Amino acid sequence: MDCVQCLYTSQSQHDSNSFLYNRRTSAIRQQTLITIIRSHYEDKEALRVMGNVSHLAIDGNYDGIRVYMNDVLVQINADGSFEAHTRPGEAIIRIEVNGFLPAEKTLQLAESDLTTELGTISLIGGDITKDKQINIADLTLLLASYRSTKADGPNYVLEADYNRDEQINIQDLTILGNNYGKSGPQQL
Ligand SMILES: [Ca+2]
Repeated sequence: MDCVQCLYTSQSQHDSNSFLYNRRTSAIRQQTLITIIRSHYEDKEALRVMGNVSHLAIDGNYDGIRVYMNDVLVQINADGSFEAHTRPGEAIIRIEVNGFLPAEKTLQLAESDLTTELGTISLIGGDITKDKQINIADLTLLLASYRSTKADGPNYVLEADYNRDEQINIQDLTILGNNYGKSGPQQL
């Protein structure tokens, strides 16, 4: 059937198949691109939750301070500020600092809540033993380091220096006394 008409028909069929193939491929590529773009924007943690813990540290040492956003550790900047990122929906920020009861805040964030500022984080001081309770065990440890200063050496414990003034005295004892009997986590 090597007639001109047959060759022409065959070529037309080939062109038609190529056209359909290219069109289908193009559609798949387009759909893939849309999926990638949508995925990128849906995954983007566009909402910010900010706060500052500088007053809970001495000399910018944040080793004993941990900030979590949905159980993921958040970096604390040199100035004590932190900026956590999350998506719309429920978000739980948790803060743990040596010597203080842990604190939590549950946020319900909408797409429009681009920035939530928690400000200076205020915690309840007294929990030296890290058992989330302020009791006789904490008082005993505080009294053991009473009247010590950071410059003194071994008797000083940061966990009992609630106001972070590098000395353990009546001010720290007063803080523990006011919080005696409390347990955590507290609500921010
Ligand atoms: Ca103190």
